[in-house]
Formats: sequence, C-alpha cells, structure tokens
Amino acid sequence: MNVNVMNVDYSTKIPNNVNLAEDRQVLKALEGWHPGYIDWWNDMGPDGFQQSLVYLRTAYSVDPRGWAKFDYVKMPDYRWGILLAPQEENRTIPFGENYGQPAWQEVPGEHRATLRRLIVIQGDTEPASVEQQRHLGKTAPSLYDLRNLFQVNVEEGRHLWAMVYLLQKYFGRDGREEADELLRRRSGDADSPRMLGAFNEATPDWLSFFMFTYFTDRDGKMQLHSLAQSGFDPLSRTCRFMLTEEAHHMFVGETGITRVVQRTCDAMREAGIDDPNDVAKVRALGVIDLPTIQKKLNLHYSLSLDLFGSEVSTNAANAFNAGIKGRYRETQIEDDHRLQNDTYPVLKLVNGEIKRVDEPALTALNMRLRDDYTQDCAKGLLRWNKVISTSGYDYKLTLPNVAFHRAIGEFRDVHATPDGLLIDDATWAKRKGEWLPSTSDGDFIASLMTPVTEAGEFAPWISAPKVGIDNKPGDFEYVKIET
Ligand code: BYC
Repeated sequence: MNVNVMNVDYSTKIPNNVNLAEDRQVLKALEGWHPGYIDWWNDMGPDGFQQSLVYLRTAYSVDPRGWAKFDYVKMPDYRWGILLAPQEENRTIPFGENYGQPAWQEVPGEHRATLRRLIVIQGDTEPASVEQQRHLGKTAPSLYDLRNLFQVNVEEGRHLWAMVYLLQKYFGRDGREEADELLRRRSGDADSPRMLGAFNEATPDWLSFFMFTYFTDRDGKMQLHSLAQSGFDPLSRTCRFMLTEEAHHMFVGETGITRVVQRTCDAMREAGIDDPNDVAKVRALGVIDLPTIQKKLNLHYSLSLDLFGSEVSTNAANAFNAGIKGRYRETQIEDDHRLQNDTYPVLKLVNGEIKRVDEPALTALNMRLRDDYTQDCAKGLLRWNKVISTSGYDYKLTLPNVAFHRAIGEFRDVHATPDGLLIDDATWAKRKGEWLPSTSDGDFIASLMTPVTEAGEFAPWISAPKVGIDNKPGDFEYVKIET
C-alpha cells in the first residue's frame, strides 16, 4: 500500500500517519511497548513538573509548510506519535553498489543486521539525552528556557518512538527485543550504559545543556541526514521528519550560548572590565567568564567528535556500499555516488605528527561526515564571536583541534593541546585544567544555577531571547508550574 498521508491520525491511542489502525500486528506490539515507555518517562523523564502545563508544539501534519500546533499540555499527556515524511514516488537508492535501483520498502535480508544495528544506535541516543537532562528543570533560568528543555525532551521521546516503530514493524521478534532493551539501558549506568560515549556523560548545568544541544544534537543532525539518504525507504522517511523537529533543538543551543555570551559581555562592559581573561573579576559579577565558556565548548565539541566513529572505518564503507547510510546531502553531491576509485584526505598520526593522508573515500566516510559537521559547527562560533567583538572585546571562541581530548579514533591514545600540539602524559595532567572545565569551574557554574520561575524574568547570567516561542510576548507564561 502506498502510504502518503500528510495529516496525522489522532483518533488512535498512538497518533500516526502510517495507517496503524490497519496494521494490527504492529499496533499490538506498539501498544504492548507503550506502558513500559510511560514507566520509563515517569522514572527517567524530567524530574518534577509532570503535572505542570507546558506550552508545547505537537506535530499534526508532516507538511513542511505547517506541521505543528502549540498548546498547553501536561508532559505525560503529550501525544507521542509515529510520523514519516511522505513517500516519494519512484524513489531510487541514491548511492552505493545498488545506486539507481528502486528504494527498498522492506528490509533486504543481507543487510538486516547492519540496518538493525544503526537503528538501535540511533534509538539509544534519544532516551539517553532525556535521562541526561532530567534534573535541569529544577534550575531553569526562566520559564522560556524551561519550556524549551521540555520541548526537546518530549521530541527526543518521540524520536525513540520513531526508531521503535521501525524495529517492531520490520525486524520481527529481535526488533521487539531491541525495543525493550532501549527502555532498559540507562545513561551513565555502570552495568547497563547507553551505547555511545557522549550519552553517558553528565549534563550538570544549563551551559552544558546549551552546549549539548548545539554540538551533540548537531551530530544527530548529521547522522540523521546520512540515514535520510538510506535506500531503506521507511528509515529515510522517518529521519526526514525527525530533522524537521531537530532544527529547534539546535536553535535552543545556538541562541542559548549567544544569550550567555551576550550577558557576560554586557556585564563586563557595565562594570568597566577591559580584560575578559580576568576570571575572578568577571565571576564576581555573577556571570560566566568567556574562558570558562571556551572550556565547556572544548569538552562538548570533543565528546561529540567521538560520535562519528573512527576516521577510517570499514563499517562505514560497508553501510555506504550496501546503500544503507549515505553522505551528508548525498543527492546534491556531483560525483558517481559509488566512490570505488576516489580518495579523501584523512587526519592521521604519522610518526608522532598529525598529517593529512589520502585514504580510499569509502573507508573515510566517517571523517568526511565529521568534516561536514565541523563546518556546520563553525557557523555558531561566528555569531558568538560577533557578539563579543561588537561589545568591544578582543576575545575569540574557537573550536579545538580534532586531536584534542579524544576517546575514539586516530587520536585516542595521544594527548594534544587545543591547538593540536602533541604533548606527553605529564604535561596533559598538569595543564588539562586550562582547557577542560575543572571541578571548581563546575562548582562556580552550579552556584549560578538558581531557578527563575516568574514569567518574563531571567537569571542574571543569561540575557532574554530576542523573540518568543510561537511569537509570544516576553512575559508569556510558558510553563504553568502549579495547576
Ligand atoms: N562510542 O567503524 P567504527 C543523536 C564502536 S546523535 C562507543 O569506528 P562506525 C542525538 C562501533 O559501534 C546521532 N562505541 O564506527 C543527539 C563499532 O563497534 P562494533 C546518533 C563506538 O560503526 C542528541 C566500533 O566502535 N546516531 O541523534 O563506522 C540528542 C568500530 O566502529 C563509538 C548515530 O550515531 C562511540 N562514540 O560508526 C538526541 C547513527 N564510535 O560494531 C539524539 C547510527 C564507534 O565493532 N550510528 N564505536 O562492536 C552510526 O552510524 C555508527 O554506529 C557510528 C559509528 C557513526 C556511531
């Protein structure tokens, strides 16, 4: 059947545009999984606020011209649904050995294990981020930010549903088992951690949250773009719709950091501070100094780089060859989309030096995606640096070298400075506090994290946003905490 539904069916318990009402077996599997999901949300979702009314957007359509409506919702009543972008007529596989063949509507047997693994990894990150952020509601700097946190959280929950649907519909019994496992693993748990490194790290404060939504959600964007190219059409359509939601998450990160930088610069100017490196003086103003923002940036960027896997990877080559995972904007690239004879420059460690080495383009796909990611990340830095220079300060936030603070890939066994200078263990141990947030930096930031719950008011370490959500005025009550 050709499912091409713009509007979402809200008459069933699980809103969807995949005609679940007539897909009894999958409906039954999803209904069986639903209570476990709600238990997970109650145990591991936002701590508190579950009875508050939150001004949230909910997707009612998959039409890019208008797909969401805003209303007050209690989070446990949010309508998590299964939404796929409309099916493209006659879509073909846009890369790999099967280039030009009709896209698959069912899982090809020989690629089943690879596909399942990628879907499970993608699915695992979604609830992980909710777990990492669950305590942040208690220290939100405003109702506006509180609402954005919860919007991100409910949508990550929906993204979990999106992957669970694919597992349950297309992978039979092992898909159902994997769906259950997604609710069992826990971020940071010693025995049963989430699958990828960055999703087991703490998100201790709101600056980390903004960095996470800027840098780690942007890995999500890159990975979803690559999977949106997939020859497995249901995965492609699922990821395409997820990307629509994802944009807001990165907006939260980018504008969040902009507002922190803005407030710091304003406070320094008002106090007549000329040197942004005078950390003690700046902190005495109750704002986060730029060097500490740089350290947080170093941490989150390097953790997020690890999410791209090894620079040289046969897994990535196999997934591309098979037509399962493409490149960023694959269909817009002008080449043969097979890459059999191409090379790509990869940064490697050669005789103790960081060098560019040409590798077969197929095995270098993780590196290529990571390069695209770095370019995308750089845009935010331009904006933040503009705020700093417009305020009259000579200070630049920068992305650290890719060899800095890595746990995966070519540089995992060496230490490097943010400038990419290789250093020995002793120098690293002595100097890492200059580059990564120390315990005392964390304590200082934590000391600023007092909640602000008056509509239209903001904590003193962050400036107000330029515009409201859904064009609401500045004093709009985005969360009615007591109902
Ligand atoms: N941590 O060939 P390699 C998001 C493992 S974020 C731990 O180098 P490959 C979101 C790897 O599994 C996007 N293990 O890498 C953001 C393999 O193990 P096996 C999530 C790692 O496979 C914010 C071995 O090392 N989506 O959506 O080419 C909020 C060798 O692997 C790591 C995806 O990631 C690591 N960092 O690429 C909410 C897309 N890296 O199989 C959501 C799906 C590698 O030998 N995943 N390993 O036992 C993938 O495409 C790939 O699995 C990866 C790794 C890019 C992650």
